[in-house]
Amino acid sequence: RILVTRRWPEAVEQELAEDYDVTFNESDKPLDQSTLASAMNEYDVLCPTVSDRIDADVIAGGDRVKLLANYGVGFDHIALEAARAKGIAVTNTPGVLTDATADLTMTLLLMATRRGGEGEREVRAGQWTGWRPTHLLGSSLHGKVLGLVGFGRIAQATACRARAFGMKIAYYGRHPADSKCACDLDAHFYPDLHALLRAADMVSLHVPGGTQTRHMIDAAAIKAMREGAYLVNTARGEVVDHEALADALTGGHLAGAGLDVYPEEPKVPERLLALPNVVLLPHLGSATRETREAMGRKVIANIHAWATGQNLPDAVS
Ligand code: 8YV
Repeated sequence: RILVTRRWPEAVEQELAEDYDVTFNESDKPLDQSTLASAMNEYDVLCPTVSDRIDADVIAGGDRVKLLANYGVGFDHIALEAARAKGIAVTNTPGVLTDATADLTMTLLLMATRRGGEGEREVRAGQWTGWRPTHLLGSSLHGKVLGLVGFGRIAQATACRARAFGMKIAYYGRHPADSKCACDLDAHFYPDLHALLRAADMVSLHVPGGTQTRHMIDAAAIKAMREGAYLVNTARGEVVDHEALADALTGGHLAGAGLDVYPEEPKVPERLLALPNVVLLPHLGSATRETREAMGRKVIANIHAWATGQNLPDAVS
């Protein structure tokens, strides 16, 4: 018995239902914590998403679930230690959402630097008075340094795209990358986060969420960024201190930002809503039909492996 906590694209729901007794949460809302906790006694497998908090209390809710097959690559919403302690396996969906998320990172970078949101709002409000040489001037990407915080799959796919726009690539990570990206680019490694931030015209975040990266981009980090720089976040909301970000966007230290993720989704920090120079998207990183179907297929592959006693292809613990 499998519980899928949110509706998936129909094609993959059907594929899963062909082989298993599946319950889909039919409502448009996430399940509450007590329903998730009771589900631990009622199902063999739970397929959560980023909108579910599978914390230690939920995991303590029952002993039947043996696999948490997460629909998504990030798993900071799952209490791994608690799962491990009960012998519950956890899997995710790496690889299949890399391109979609890198595409969305470029979307945010382009929207922020070319002031796409401001222009769209102006046109829709009937306030566009016509072409003029100084209207909504933004910043070019060509020749600028893109600073990537983290250099995993999604960061590298973003780097390849940015390279095609004529950007130079720098990154911060715990170690220099073993290999060049798929597109064989040269990227400059900074072992120090603030050194990277000082060197970049535009910064994009690609680290996992969780306590280790919480407020990695705090007031001091933002201060280290160049005057007139841009910040893009398609990783996790809590990596950024949004009060400090709002201060920097209001005071002019940063020229703009593009965000797809927030600390308490679907809430968006109030101060950001009032700022014209921040592009705000509703967690669309992997939101293409192809990608969401591929994510479903990855989840199904992990469930099949588990059900037939094989090694889990995407075990995270
Ligand atoms: C997913 C994401 O859509 O996979 C991730 O970690 O952030 C998203 O792009 C989401 O997590 C679905 O659970």
